[in-house]
Amino acid sequence: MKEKLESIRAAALAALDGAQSENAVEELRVRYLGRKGELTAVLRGMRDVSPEERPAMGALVNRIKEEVEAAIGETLANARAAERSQRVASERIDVTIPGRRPLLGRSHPLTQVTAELVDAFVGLGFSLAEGPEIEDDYHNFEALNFPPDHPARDMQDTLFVEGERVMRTHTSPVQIRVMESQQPPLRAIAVGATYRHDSDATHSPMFHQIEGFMVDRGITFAHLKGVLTHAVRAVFGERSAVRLRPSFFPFTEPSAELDIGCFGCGGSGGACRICKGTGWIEVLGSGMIDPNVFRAVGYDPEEYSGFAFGIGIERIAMLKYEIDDIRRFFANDLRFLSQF
Ligand code: 2NM
Repeated sequence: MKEKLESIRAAALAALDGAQSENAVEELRVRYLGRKGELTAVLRGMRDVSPEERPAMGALVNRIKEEVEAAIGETLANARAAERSQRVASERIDVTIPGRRPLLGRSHPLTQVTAELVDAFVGLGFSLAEGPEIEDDYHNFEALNFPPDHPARDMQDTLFVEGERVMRTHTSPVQIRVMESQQPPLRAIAVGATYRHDSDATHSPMFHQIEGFMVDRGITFAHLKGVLTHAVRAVFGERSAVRLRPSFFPFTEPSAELDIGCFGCGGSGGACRICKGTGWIEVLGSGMIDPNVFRAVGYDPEEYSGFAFGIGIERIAMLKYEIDDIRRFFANDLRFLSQF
């Protein structure tokens, strides 16, 4: 029996020595110390041992059992530590690898130009007005002194929607609505989408305008020139030359287009592709509000005067950034947009 115990002991310790995993150690524990285990069987065989030998044999079995238990405990701890360090190694994260750069958004070039213009007018005390994009003929044309046969009222130029309504062809109807509901002194701008039946490299069926006006007693062309010079210099630079050139609009009299000295050639013209050799670039339309417009909104044209202006935002952005096709603004191509 003693030899049997010694050989079980040697086999158990040798097996434990080679056990790598927690599972392997558990299998050995069952094999030697379990209910049907080898040492347990020997312990059960104690009843066949003679009473004289029993105490010494019992002590030996217990000692071996404790020794195997201790070896199991130690092997188990080693296996767990080995498994943990293997897992830690395989799950290791290299925190020194540079991260992926997040794509940074930018404001759209039209948003940038709009903000520059809006800030310039707000800085002069203008407030922001809004109105509907679907308008009636009265606010879009009639109150603005368009004659009934004006070409802008034609299907060729205006987008009509059902119910005798139109997509506003400019933001001027917002000015009419402001004047209908408020009395002078007034100074306001309207920013927003406008619509015309027109589409090519420089015309989009949907485009944006900033229009504005100022009405009070004693407003003159000098106010017009001072305000608009301030606004265009905010976009094109404080040193821009400015000139006003006679023009025509149904809603203003007299009317003027505002040009800036060409920033491409410095105004010298020549073979400049930006100003086509003229030295000047047209940037907006303006004028003194026509007495017929004042009559339409119930103002006395003998008492009040005012100026108004309209600026095409796409046109300004195309000039400023030398963009050759208006459709680029609306294509959402990141290669284009990320340049601004
Ligand atoms: C322009 C040019 C000149 C304009 C006039 C008005 C209103 F409603 F006050 F009469 N709003 N906008 C105006 C004047 C617009 O765009 C080129």
